Parts: sequence; C-alpha cells; structure tokens
Amino acid sequence: LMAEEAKKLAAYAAVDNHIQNNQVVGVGSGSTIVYAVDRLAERVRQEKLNMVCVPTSFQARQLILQHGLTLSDLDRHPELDVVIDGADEVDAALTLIKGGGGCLTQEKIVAGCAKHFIVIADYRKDSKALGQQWKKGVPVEVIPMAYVPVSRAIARRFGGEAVLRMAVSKAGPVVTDNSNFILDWKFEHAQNWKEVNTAIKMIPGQYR
Ligand code: DER
Repeated sequence: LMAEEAKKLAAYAAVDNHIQNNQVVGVGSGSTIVYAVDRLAERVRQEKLNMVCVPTSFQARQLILQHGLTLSDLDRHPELDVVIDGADEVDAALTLIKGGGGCLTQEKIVAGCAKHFIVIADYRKDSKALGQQWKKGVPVEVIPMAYVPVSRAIARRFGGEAVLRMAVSKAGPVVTDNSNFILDWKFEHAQNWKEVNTAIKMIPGQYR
C-alpha cells in the first residue's frame, strides 16, 4: 500500500471504530490525523453526531475550525472521552516515539486527560524496538534557556547525542506552540523506556 493510502485507511478505521456520539474528542497533530479529522467531520455531518474537539496544537486547532467541528479546550473540558493521535514509531509493547511533528507536549497533556487514547500508526511505524524505523531520535521539548544543560545531561546519563532541532522555513531553531525548543535525542542502544522517560522528565528545563 502507498503510505498515504495506508495512513488514510488506518485513520478511517480508528475513527469508525472508536468514536461515537456525545463525546469530547482530543485531536492530535501530524499528517495522519488530517485523514482522521476528515472522517470525523464526515461522520458528524452524516450521523448528526454531537461532539466537541480539543486540539493538541495550532495545527489541530486549524483542522477543527476548517472542518466546522466544535472547538473546545481543557478549561471547558478537563476530562475527555477519547484522544486520537498519530505517532512516529510503535514498539511491540506499544511504547511510542512521538514529537516528530513537534507537538508532543500538548499531545501528552491532552492524552493524559482522556479516558481512552487511540494511536493511529500505519505499517511504517510498526517496529520490534524503538529506533528500528524512526531514525531522527526521541524528541524532548526544552525551555530555550536550558537546551544546552539538558542536552548535556541526557548524553551524560544515557549516551548518544541530543541535537537542537533547527527550523527549515525559518532561521534558527524550531520554536514549539509553547514557545520552547526541541532536542532530538539520537540514542545509541535500546533503553528501559519507562525509566528513561521518568529520568528525562526530572531534568530541570525539560518540558513534558
Ligand atoms: O508529533 C507527533 O507526535 C505526531 O503525532 C506525529 O509525529 C505523527 O506524524 P505523522 O502522522 O505525520 O506520521
């Protein structure tokens, strides 16, 4: 299957199998989610579904508005029924690498407020161990003034190299929806991901 076709099939299946009437739905970020929002809007229209959508990025907010879906937020809906999102890589234990699209922080926050978290990941994201498919490293959002000490702390503790993500269509680093920078940690060997996740979150200046 071509990648786009696979993304669309996976996104439609996720929306058809996991979204129902009268729900508060978190909308993820990336390119796969675009298909999911297309299908969400189609179902809302066809089935006259009652739904409000909480975005996980400026991109998600635009998608919600462009499709005429009802926009909401965590102030009005601190508890969501379901969040639907993409991922960069998924291992056999369903550990995810997320953040390829730079939206990891709000994605994690919104996912943490939901009863159910639906990840749409086509065959390209499927791997036995993280790093087999996704070669860009584990994204880590950081407070700009701290990116050097956080990068050094990660390399010292876990090896590899945490590289500042530079923008393509703008001079300088990528700036997230939260006005932060992103480090892409190119790890060298498999890790105990639960342990690594907790340890990285404890580094002052790390932000998710
Ligand atoms: O940034 C993220 O975590 C997104 O979910 C993203 O990485 C998924 O991107 P894709 O749907 O374009 O592969």
